[in-house]
Amino acid sequence: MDENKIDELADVLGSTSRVAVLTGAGISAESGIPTFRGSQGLWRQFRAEELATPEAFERDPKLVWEWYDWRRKLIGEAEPNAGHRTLSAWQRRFPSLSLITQNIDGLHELAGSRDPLELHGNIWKTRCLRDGTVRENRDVPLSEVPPRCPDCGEWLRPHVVWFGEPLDSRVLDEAFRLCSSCQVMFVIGTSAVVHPAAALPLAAAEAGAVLVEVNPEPTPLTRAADFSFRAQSGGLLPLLDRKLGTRRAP
Ligand code: BV8
Repeated sequence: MDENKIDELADVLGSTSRVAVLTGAGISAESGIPTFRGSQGLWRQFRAEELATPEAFERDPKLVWEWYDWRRKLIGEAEPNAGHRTLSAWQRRFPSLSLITQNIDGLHELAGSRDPLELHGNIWKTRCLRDGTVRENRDVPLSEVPPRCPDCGEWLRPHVVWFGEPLDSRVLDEAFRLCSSCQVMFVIGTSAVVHPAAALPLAAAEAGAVLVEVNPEPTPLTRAADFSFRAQSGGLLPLLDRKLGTRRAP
């Protein structure tokens, strides 16, 4: 890991007040949750893109819910890692730190991050197909698959954004507003292939923000990044935080 680049970034952050962070599945990898596009991103013989769609749910709601039930069990046993915890601590270190996540696992909130902007929803929430009521449901395993609305008996769906579905426009507008007005934007643990989330870092860079990528692999964002650390977030973020410790009071 390039210590000089980390020192250089710590110097930049020492005089930064507005930070935005976009995270993807990679920040939860060290918590034992498989990423989407890594080899472990498979369940039975399916890829996420085949199951996280309205068509798949229409065709076989039981299969799609079995997949979410399996993920809920996995996520329910997972703990936030040092990467999540560092970002939570940074909400006290920086006057303004906006956390935007593509993840639906809720680990940022569990690590103490306040009000993360969840672009793609949350695996612990369901939505009634009849009246759209959103409820929290933490049953592991689900009492029945597919689960039914306690009010009307209609099937529930996961309150997440599937491929081919639009994101909540208020959430997306807020995400673009935050990224276009930050001084430094971190992009952590995302392959940067899923849109419109992948456009957020480019909006930040176009608005003049310093772009910082943390990912063991290069991504389509790497060439636009001012700092690109080929590293795991669970190691890099605490190391950067220790460097910051000498430059900014929490
Ligand atoms: C929409 C919720 C329009 C469900 C998810 C423009 C261009 C190209 C395509 C499109 C486009 N516009 C729309 C599309 C289509 C599509 C899309 O982007 N497809 C991709 C696959 C090409 N987008 C959509 O369909 C979006 N909807 O645009 O609607 C519209 C408008 C009006 C009316 C109708 C429609 C909706 C996208 C949301 C899909 N839902 N999740 C669920 O989770 O069950 S997306 C899913 O992928 C997850 O949220 C995940 O977070 C996200 C992105 O993946 P990553 O997080 O990046 O995960 P990945 O595995 O890919 O990468 C992990 C990375 O971590 C790797 O790089 C790895 O190296 C790194 N890593 C590993 N270990 C570590 C690490 N990094 C750091 N530390 C480590 N230790």
